[in-house]
Amino acid sequence: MNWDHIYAQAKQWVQEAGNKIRLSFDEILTIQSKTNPNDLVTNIDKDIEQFFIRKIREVYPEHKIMGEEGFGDKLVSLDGIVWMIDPIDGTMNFIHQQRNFAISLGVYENGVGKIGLIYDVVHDELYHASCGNGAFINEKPIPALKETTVKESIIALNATWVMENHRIDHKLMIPLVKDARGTRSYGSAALEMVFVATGRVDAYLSMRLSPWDFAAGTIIVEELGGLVTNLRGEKLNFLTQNSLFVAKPGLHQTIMKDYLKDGKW
Ligand code: 2AM
Ligand code: CA
Repeated sequence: MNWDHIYAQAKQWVQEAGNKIRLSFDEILTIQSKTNPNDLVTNIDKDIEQFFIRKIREVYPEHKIMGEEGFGDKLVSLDGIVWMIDPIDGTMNFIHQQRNFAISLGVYENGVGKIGLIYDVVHDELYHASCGNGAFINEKPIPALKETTVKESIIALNATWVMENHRIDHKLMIPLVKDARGTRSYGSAALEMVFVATGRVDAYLSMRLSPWDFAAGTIIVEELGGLVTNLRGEKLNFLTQNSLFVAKPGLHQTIMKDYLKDGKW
C-alpha cells in the first residue's frame, strides 16, 4: 500500500472540500434535524461527505468508507482500509457561528490508525499526522506533548454531562472541575482533540461520540505522545459510539486514578 500517495491525496481532497465549505458561507443553508431537535445536519454536511466518497471510490474502489451522514458503507468489521469521515464536525457551530468547526478524516488499516487530518477551514489550518512520521499544523511540526498536573491544566468538556441519558454521573466531574486551572467547551470534538495535541488544552472529556468524531484526532494525539481512551480507561471501539478521554501523558493516568476511579463506577 502506498501510504504516501493516500496521505497526499487525502490532504488535497480535504483542502478542496474546505474551499467548497468557504464558498457555502454566502448560500442559504437547508437545515434538518436527525435523532433529536438539536442534532442538526445541513445540505453542506451531505454534499461534502458525498464529495469525499466520490473521490475515494474513484481512486481506491477497494477501500471502505464510514461517514457520519450515512452515504458510506455499513461496516461490521474494520478489516482492510477504512476511511472515517466527518464532513463537518461541529455542525451546530457551523450553522450558528460559521466558525469553530472542522473537517475530520481518519484512515485506518485493520483497525490501526494510519493517517489523520483535521482541517480548521476558517483559519485555513490543516492538522495532520501519519503514523510514525510526526504531526503538523500545515507544514509546521507540532512538538511532542509534555506531562502536566491537574492544578495547572485547562480541561475541555461540555455541560451535557448533566443529561440523564448518558448513564455517567456528572458528580464524578465536580472535583476535577474544581481542581483544574480552568475549563473550556468548544463544541467540536475534532478541534478539541487538536487543542490537546497542540497543548492549548491539557485534556478533553466527552460522554458520547461516534468513530468519525475521534478517528483523525486519535492518530494526531497519539503521534505526539498523548493518550486516548474511553472514560473507563479502555481502548476505543471504532465500530460503536464511545465516551472519550484524551489527555497529555501523565495527566491521563492521574485523572484516571484520582478522579475517574480507574473506571470503577
Ligand atoms: P457533530 O457536530 O459532527 O455532530 C459537540 O460537543 C461534539 O459532539 C461535536 O463533535 C459533535 O459532532 C458531537 N456530537 C454532538 N451530538 C452527538 C451525538 N448525539 N452523538 C455523537 N456525537 C455527537
Ligand atoms: Ca458532523
